[in-house]
Amino acid sequence: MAMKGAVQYEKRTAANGACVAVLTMDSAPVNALSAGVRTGFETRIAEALADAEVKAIVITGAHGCFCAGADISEFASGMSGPPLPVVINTIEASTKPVVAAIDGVALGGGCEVALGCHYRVASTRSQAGLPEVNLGLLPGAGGTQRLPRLIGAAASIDFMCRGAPLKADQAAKVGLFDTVVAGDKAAVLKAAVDFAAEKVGSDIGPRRLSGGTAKAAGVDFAKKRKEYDTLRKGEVAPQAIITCIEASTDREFTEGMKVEGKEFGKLMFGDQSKALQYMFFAERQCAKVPGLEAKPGPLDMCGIVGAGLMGGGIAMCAAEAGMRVVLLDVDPGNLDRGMAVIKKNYARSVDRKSKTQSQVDKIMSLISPSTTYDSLGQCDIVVEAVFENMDLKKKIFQSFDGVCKPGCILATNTSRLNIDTIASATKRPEDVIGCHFFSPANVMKLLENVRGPRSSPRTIATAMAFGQKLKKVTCLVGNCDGFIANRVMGVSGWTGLINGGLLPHQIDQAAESYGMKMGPARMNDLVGLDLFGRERANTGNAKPDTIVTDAMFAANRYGQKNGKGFYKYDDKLRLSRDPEAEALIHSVWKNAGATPKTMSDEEIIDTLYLPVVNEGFKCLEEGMASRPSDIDVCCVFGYNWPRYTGGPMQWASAVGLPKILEKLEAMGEKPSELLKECVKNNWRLNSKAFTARISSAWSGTWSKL
Ligand code: T1G
Repeated sequence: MAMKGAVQYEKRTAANGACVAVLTMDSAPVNALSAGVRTGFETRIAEALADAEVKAIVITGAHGCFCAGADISEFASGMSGPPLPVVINTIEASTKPVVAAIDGVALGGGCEVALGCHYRVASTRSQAGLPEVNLGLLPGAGGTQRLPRLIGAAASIDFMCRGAPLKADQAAKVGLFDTVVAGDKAAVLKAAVDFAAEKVGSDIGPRRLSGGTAKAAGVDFAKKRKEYDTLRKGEVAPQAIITCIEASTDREFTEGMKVEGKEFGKLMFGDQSKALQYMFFAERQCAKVPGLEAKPGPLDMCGIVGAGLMGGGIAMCAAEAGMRVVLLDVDPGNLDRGMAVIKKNYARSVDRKSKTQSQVDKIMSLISPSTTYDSLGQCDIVVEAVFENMDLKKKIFQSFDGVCKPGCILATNTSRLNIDTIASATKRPEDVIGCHFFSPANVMKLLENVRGPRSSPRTIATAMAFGQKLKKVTCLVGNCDGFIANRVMGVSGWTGLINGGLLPHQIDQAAESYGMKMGPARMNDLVGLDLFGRERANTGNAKPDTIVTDAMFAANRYGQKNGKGFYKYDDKLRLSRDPEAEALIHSVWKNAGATPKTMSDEEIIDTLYLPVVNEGFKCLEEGMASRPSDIDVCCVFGYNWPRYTGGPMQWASAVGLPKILEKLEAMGEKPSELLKECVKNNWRLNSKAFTARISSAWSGTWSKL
């Protein structure tokens, strides 16, 4: 079978007349270092070295980037062809100067290829990064040994453990790029060819980064380990990276490479890396709706109704995506407040230097406040973002009917109301869809597009394109109560634990040891115990699973907002256990006949999260999600489910479905029929039979796309 990718070869004449071989990585769409590219390098380097006319070599990439690193899709299917570390050693050992011409991204193995070159010439728009840590890996082709020899150990630790790319000017500042060139790809390539030609005859020995050892320059490795144990809590890759970088400072290159190879191998075959590779593809796959062929409509102008927290956040996202935005609120006071919040958010961005004032001015120029519906007349999509009241929403959608142009997408940001009921308020139900953003909309990445049974294929395609345009991780989900993220996370076993004898800190400690950024008690304190407590007190519909939270509300313990909830908070919102809260909880248990208990972390995690897995299977069974990975994406991006577990469904796969079923039954939970079917037929979640089973459920609940 023909190998994917290649390295193109041509010869150019530099300004000083020297002949330079140009090797171009060519593997659409991002020049991932597939077997064909790695084999191509071996052949083309040998060709260039054997050609007496060639005096120097330039390496570059096609398809608008340098290289996005190793081909992640090869990891699972097995690697053929020469290993990347060997290829890079061959590049570095070249007796003719080798210069990287970088335009676009040079990431992971791509950055390591550039480090194997003797010099690096980059365009002003290029970026260099070693993001392997985000895949639960480390730079496994010499990056942990060469980079510290170039920029020092301390800078290397932060660069690799944060996994964020450097822009061209930053990369030049630390010495990763030798020179940065303005202009297009052709200009960068010409500059690199001339640069290489000027190096002919120079001593390239010192330019080979595999020489000597890295400058440790007073790095406290133990302190760095602690720093990243907090910053990337529970992740194993950062610790392995620090081990490799430490090795680069106290042993020569080949010995350091042995450490890198050993640590890389441990990570590659560990659960975290498998889960993170799975999530890398899952967050891209969710944007693809199986069977959807309709083309999206235009998306130049967006109207948002409701200038509250959600409406303002959505307006920011749309304007940052370059759309003209009408932010409508019939109440001028709400509108002024909403615009003031947006301005304050951007002022903070300028203070933090995450945006320049001119960027903010451009964004703000796209947002037009309005108090009248006729301002929506030219919008391509309108998003209703008022509070959760069905009658009000239906009235707004009736107004849309009167003013919005034909083909305008009529979206609601409701977090749980029935999309089809809202659609029934219009004469154009085919144009109606849910666009459920997560709060705050200008921060949270998840967008659940909720399809009503009558939403047309064009409406779906346009809503999916809208999510992409706003750089959201966008999933198409079913019109069920809570949609996906809120539905599955809403059945976590939190209430059983807090009402059944476990104190807040016991539950949170276990959840945070599993990798949740914030345990459920802290999360409730953040969201506010009064949010639903007040409603239940007013309507008198307290339920057995809300007795503790309702007692908190009754005792004026609302959480962070008034300094006391499950915990107490100082003026910097630092929390501590609160004996008063715990006494109150004990008294509620006593009245309810519950007694204090202790459980192992594993038991608490199972009680919290196995019901989430079970609900995920029910969503698939009912055709409310098209694939298990969409459920994982919704939990990771909507609820900060720890990414390195891959999400609830991937976690269940790793544990093993028979074990999950057994635990659910032991807990007294009613397992979903689909889960039982999987265990009976020994289906894995990526098996063809399982995929066929759930896609018939998914397509069965929709009118044809
Ligand atoms: N391998 C395989 N496919 C890749 C890929 C990769 N490295 N990077 C991107 N793709 C696919 C992606 O799945 C999608 O496919 C298409 O390209 C466009 O991507 C030895 C071990 C480069 C910034 O972690 O950060 O090197 O959905 O939608 O928004 O030390 O892709 O079209 O079928 O993201 O313009 C380290 C990962 C690898 C970089 C472009 N490298 N990629 O973003 O497009 S491990 C990375 C990205 C490694 C070495 C180690 C981004 C991007 P499809 P996209 P984009």
